[in-house]
Amino acid sequence: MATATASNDKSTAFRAVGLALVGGIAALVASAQTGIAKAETRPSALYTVLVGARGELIYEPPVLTIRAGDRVRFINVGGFHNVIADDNSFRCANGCEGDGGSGAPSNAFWSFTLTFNTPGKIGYYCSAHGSPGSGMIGEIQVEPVSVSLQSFSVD
Ligand SMILES: [Cu+2]
Repeated sequence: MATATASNDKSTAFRAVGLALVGGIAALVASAQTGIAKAETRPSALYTVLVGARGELIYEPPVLTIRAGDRVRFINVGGFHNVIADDNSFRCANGCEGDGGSGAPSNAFWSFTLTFNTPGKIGYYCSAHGSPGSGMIGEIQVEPVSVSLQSFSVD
């Protein structure tokens, strides 16, 4: 984790209000009499995974590396498929279960978008053509977003 160090400034009154982790991107929030708060941020990127690409029982790309906070859009380009996390953290096809949709396999040309905020590897599979770790499977590798405090000053 990042370490923020305040330089010995002439001011005696400043209060760090909090260190908030929002959407995988850390934001340093500071308050001072004439406060300046700066933290590195980045826009989230949007990636695409084609479901049933080229008429095959595959996800394309099968392994996708992103950074925390990025979004992945799954698009069914043909076939009876769905997308289920090995750890059951999502079940999606025509939308996602628990979010107004259905994770049941479907031939419709559905698409949905997930945001991945937690670093780690998330395997997924199609319940019509696979199971966790075999058959029609894919993986999202979520890398952490490093936090670096670019500047900090207190008046
Ligand atoms: Cu399938």
